[in-house]
Amino acid sequence: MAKIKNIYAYEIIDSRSFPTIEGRLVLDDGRSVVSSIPSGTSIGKYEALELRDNDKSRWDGMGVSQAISYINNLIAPKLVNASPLKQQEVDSWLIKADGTKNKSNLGANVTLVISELMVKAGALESGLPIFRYINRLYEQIFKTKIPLEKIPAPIFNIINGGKHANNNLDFQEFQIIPSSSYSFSKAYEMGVEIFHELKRMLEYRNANVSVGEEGGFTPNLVTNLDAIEIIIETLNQKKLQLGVDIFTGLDIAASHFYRDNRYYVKDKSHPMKVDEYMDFVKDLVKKYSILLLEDPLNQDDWENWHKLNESLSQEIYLIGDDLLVTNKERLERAIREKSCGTILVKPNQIGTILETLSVIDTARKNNFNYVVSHRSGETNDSFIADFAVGVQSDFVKFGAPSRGERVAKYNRLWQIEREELK
Ligand code: 2PG
Ligand code: MG
Repeated sequence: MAKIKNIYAYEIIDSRSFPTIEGRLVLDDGRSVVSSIPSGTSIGKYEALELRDNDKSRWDGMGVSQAISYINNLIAPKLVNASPLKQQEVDSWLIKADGTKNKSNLGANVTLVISELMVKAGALESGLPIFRYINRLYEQIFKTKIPLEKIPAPIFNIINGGKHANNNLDFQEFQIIPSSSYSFSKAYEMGVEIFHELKRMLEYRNANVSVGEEGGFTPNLVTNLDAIEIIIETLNQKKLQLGVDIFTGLDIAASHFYRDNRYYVKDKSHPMKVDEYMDFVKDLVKKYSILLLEDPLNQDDWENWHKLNESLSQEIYLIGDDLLVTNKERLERAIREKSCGTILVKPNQIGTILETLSVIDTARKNNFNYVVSHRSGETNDSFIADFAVGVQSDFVKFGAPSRGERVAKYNRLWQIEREELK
């Protein structure tokens, strides 16, 4: 049985040109695994803390050298000779060593890289693909089996706005979701073909076809509704039936355009109070058969989340991202107060795989849906794809089918479908 010989971390650059942590765990038989950490741009107020140096003399203040010294000098020496199979023990120890609710001592980027290295090393030692090992970990820890049946349906973010682009769109993500009745490979092909058709449509209108942080286009359009309209036209052009072959979704990320009790969107000439704004959102959902609606409201407005949830059809996935931040306590509140029915799951919002699995366990036991998601700042690490398959997420959100760090994840799902999930 192999033991941990060494763990070390260093800085690499992510897809947004900011430093992040990459770590390597070496086993005493010479085999090793590597993992790197994503980072958000539109960060929820209640997410766990990401430790950065804030030292303006290097990497514009975005360095993670302090985080790396915690890994190399404090954490790694304690794990030498430990078994790579001790995920629960190591994650529990990290949570305790940090001792805060939001990882503000060690940093969630520090704890997560160790946690992910443990998973990868545990999978290697067990001779299993990462997704199968995660699936088994869940079963061992939570005493329930998740049958491995499917590749989660992909959510493609094909127009970027909000904080992910420097265009004038207020909403952050305009998404398409091929029907989950299609195989992953077919859904991927549809996503790619729609992406190219949308590019042609934008070119035809002389709109910008550069892409944003998550690989979707970043046109300047007059309103948010114009972005939805052009997507619908693209789907029509491809002869796809909305609501049958394909669905639309939005990550509105409303907290980022909410201030002084008002929502500011280009679609209206005046800032809206919450009641008017909710009517606007409801109309939009109805008019465009929107299936997935993420963060339509401010992250602190529990009362109106509940109201909106009650008034939307139960078919619609109302998703809490900034609202729930992969946090078990916030999820429990949402379950109690019926604030929404789906949680977005991002391991770096909480900081360990154990806590992420525990959030999923709470969701599953309460018939809450969950969607595993990348971050806008990514590396080519495809861990999150294996994670999503291992926990059989309802959907996955990995951005557009473009840019290396996005397709690394989609290509990994494709590989699992082709070769490993038999
Ligand atoms: C989101 C995410 C991922 P970020 O809001 O859902 O798409 O964006 O990583 O910038 O928080
Ligand atoms: Mg979001």
